[in-house]
Amino acid sequence: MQRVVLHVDMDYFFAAIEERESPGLRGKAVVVCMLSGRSELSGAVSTCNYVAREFGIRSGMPCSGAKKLNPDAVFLPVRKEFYTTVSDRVMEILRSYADVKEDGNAFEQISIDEAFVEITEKTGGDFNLAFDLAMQIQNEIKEKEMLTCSVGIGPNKLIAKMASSIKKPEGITVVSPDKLEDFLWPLKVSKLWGIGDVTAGKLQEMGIIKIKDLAEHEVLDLVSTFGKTRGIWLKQAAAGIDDSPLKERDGSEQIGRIATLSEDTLDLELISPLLERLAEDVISKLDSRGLSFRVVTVMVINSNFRMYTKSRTLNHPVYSKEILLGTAREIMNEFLSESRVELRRLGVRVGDLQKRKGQKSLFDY
Ligand code: TTP
Ligand code: MG
Ligand code: MG
Repeated sequence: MQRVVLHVDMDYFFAAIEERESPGLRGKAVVVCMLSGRSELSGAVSTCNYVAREFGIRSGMPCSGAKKLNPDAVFLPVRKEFYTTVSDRVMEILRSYADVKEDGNAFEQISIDEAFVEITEKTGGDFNLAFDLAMQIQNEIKEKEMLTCSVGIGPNKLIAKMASSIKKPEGITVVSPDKLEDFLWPLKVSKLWGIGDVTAGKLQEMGIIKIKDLAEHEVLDLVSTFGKTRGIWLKQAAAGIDDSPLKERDGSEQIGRIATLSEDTLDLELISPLLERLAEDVISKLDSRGLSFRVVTVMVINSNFRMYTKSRTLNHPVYSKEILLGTAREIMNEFLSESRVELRRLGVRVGDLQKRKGQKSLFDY
């Protein structure tokens, strides 16, 4: 099936949160600063809103320089912890749109304000459906968090990431597989995600300026300059090829099972037997590999095809079915007390996996 990947990036994230918190800031130039504390405005600009950008203010420039560009701008100190709590809620919304996979890797957060969401299965590879989902995502984030975002849609992470910055703020940019060359080839090589100044400089020395030049360059020549892995990567990336999967941020492996209920329901009596079966399957997968777990995640997909997950971290790694099932039941009860929409599919997943020591789980004593 044709892969479909979204990349979502929040618009002027830190400054947008500040605007939301103080409606009086609307329409003004807002600059969020990482202040060094030595003297007033002695740090660098973290980000600024689009009003401030019209004055030429940019991330990374000295705050004093920004003040010169616009003396009337409002300067605020970064509140990273607060932004992180907002980010966590946004990421939960995004995660709920991702394809459901047993090992939980259809979602990847790559910074405080951006993430990849794989929707290949959800859309059946249809880019028009992907566009509709992107609009739904924008609407939901706006409604729940009063923030805007921009979305790139592509056949892989590389293209989705590059597409999301094309139209900002509140843009959606679709690059379907038949448009890869039109999209990539006119761009300078420095625009290719993963190429930094050093590589761009070397490529320029070789006469490679545009991504098209790179795509048409002899791969052996790239390999002799950049080494095998990097050389081949450059050649493929220039053609828009990227097979890298999405990885959950903690990078740790997970093991899970998902199944569909015989009917959509909120009735624990109907849900329990399936939950038990999934827990058994997960335990037998762990047994066959001699692993214990510390994190238990339950995911539910409701009759609107939305996915929600909740996790618990245990005090110690264990491999007991009773603990897995008990924890999964607790989480399920929480879902049932919150949800008004009937459930359609369930999943049980374990993470923070470790090789078992030569003893039984703590609870077997
Ligand atoms: P970005 O997504 O790069 O920028 P942005 O969200 O502010 O604006 P845009 O609409 O162009 O996406 O970065 C996300 C946040 O990370 C940003 O709000 C502040 C922080 N940040 C820094 O602290 N320093 C930096 O140099 C950059 C680029 C970002
Ligand atoms: Mg952003
Ligand atoms: Mg970003």
